[in-house]
Amino acid sequence: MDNKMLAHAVRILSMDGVQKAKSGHPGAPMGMADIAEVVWRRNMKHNPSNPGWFDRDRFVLSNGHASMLIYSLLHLTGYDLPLEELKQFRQLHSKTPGHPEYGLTPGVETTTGPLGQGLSNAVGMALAEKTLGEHFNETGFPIVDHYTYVFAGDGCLMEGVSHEVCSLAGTLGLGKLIVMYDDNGISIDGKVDTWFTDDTAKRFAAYNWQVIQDVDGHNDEEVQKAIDEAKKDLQRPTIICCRTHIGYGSPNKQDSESAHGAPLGEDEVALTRKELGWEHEEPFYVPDEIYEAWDMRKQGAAAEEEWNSLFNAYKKSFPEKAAEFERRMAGDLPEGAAAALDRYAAELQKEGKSNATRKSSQAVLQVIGSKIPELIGGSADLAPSNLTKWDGSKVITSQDPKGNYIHFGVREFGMTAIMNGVRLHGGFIPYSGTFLIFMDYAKNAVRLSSLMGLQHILIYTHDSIGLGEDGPTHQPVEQAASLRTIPGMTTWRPADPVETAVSWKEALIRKDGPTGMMLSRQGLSVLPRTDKQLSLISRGGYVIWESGKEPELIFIASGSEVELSIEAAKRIAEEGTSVRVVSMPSPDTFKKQDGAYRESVLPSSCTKRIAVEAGQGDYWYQFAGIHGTVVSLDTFGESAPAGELFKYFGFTPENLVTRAKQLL
Ligand SMILES: Cc1ncc(C[n+]2csc(CCOP(=O)(O)OP(=O)(O)O)c2C)c(N)n1
Ligand SMILES: [Mg+2]
Repeated sequence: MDNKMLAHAVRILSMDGVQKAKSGHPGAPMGMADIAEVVWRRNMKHNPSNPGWFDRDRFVLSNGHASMLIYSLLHLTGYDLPLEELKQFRQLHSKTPGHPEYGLTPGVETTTGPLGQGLSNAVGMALAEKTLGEHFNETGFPIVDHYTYVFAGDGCLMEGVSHEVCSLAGTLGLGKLIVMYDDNGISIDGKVDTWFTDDTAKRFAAYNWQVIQDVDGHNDEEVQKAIDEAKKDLQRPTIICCRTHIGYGSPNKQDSESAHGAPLGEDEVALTRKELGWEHEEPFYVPDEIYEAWDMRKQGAAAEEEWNSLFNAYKKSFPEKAAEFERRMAGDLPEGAAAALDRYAAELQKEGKSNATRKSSQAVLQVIGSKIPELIGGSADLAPSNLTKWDGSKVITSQDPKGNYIHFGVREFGMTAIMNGVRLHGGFIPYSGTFLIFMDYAKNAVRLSSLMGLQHILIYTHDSIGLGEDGPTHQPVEQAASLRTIPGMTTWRPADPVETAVSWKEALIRKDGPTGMMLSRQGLSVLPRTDKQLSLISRGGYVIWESGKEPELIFIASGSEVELSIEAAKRIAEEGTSVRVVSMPSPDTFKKQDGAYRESVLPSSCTKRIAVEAGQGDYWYQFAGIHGTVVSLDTFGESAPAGELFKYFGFTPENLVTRAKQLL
């Protein structure tokens, strides 16, 4: 079978899919089809019948707009993606959404579309492969041993995050990462030669990558030769710069931005069939012999079978390690780890020692780090501030990848997207740290973490004006609210060391999504609690103090403002008002509780409610209600010592008393 015809099948399916949907991007799939044929048929180790087979090569379509390319490939190689699905491209509830979505389509390893992030996820996957291999491989038993392939276009390489992650990938020597660069000279606005003129080869060479240049992306032999070269160098990641023609085969749209993001049109589709020498006029029709040549199910099953016997032998020789490997791949926490945190929270309660919650977070790591070897952490050059390192942290370097900690350097976005990739790979629970204010730098990766439902513990310290002197550029105002508006995101803003321990526990047991932890720079006292109250922290909101069972006034607060609220409540109660204080470290968790519980904490009979948080306040009206009020910070902060700032912005018991009394 002529390999060119195999690639043409991808072109045909891709342009037909886009044409039928009247929407989508035919250009890149048609331009990368030859490269895809070489990668997917001749190089990739994958089993279409078991997309989750652990030691498969990972494939990331970073130029996610080329989604019809991966759908065509999945279909042709034998994944459970029937032709009917390709005909439903971009339609509601199909398995072929506009951009590839993780969890929806078998064989899609990550959600892509936001340019640059697929590449970043892939760096995380390659990093995870390398480090996990160090944790588990034994001589003669390379149970973790696969490549990570990426397709990326001009857009991915223009995005700033590509610099962050490719720079780090070079430094870490991620030798099994192979990027196929679709150098077609076109992006949406046209020929890129007036906005993207970097010398990409020199750029990547400077990052310590192996660069293979001037590959004709339509010459399968050249592409194969380049991949062979890539695989020879396991010390450096490889970028293969492939010159391609966007919309290859389309007589009137090839090499033009008009092929990028719109159907070719019925007439042009017909002309393209002729140009490619494709004899079948019926849309989506692929002859049997082409299907046969593409079908990877047999090879895939054999490859997996081979790995299974390797793993069985490993199991016999290293039964404990094998069991541990299986546990980690399944994503189960070690037995007793969660219970250890419950005990620790109770101890902290008893001890009553005040601490900044960022320090309490580090103390938690100290307690559970050695029990949960799959924890892999890092910070964007703020380790001493975020306190993401603990005694057992071992830094991963290119020479010594057998660690559990990454110095990400000043690369918040890259860090977050890389850690998403680490999680997608499997075998690790990632946590990553920066100042809450710089969450914004990483925001879209945070969003994708939630969109994909990835466990990822986001440590955000310096959570308010409480950070003090660094001033308004560093003081988060709208960041907490912004995090909370991401669908599926869980946030915790603990009021003291005890709530911090509980937040960590909840983040560790939450397998299906990210958790944002907002932690204080300043010290916070341990709040008095009964055992019952201690057990209610995990519900996200609970009564922390009250002067009577039937409140006339309720304070609702999070983090450092809980203690202030209790102080204010006590003063008001002294005058005979029945007052309650609700600590609400995790409003989204509280909202998931049953109605009876929520009513018991915030009885609807009490409409005099005052929510307190040193941040943008709109989010809190849902709890304060229209008859309530919110004491918040809705302007930028100021540079001054923290204590003064709290006073200046009205976060004092006195002001809270005044504001509360206005309700009574
Ligand atoms: C972060 C981000 N910004 C903007 C877009 C919108 N967008 C989609 S494709 C594209 C151009 C990409 O150019 P290139 O990677 O060269 O793709 P090609 O036209 O070659 O297929 C843009 C701007 C996006 N998907 N992600
Ligand atoms: Mg391009």
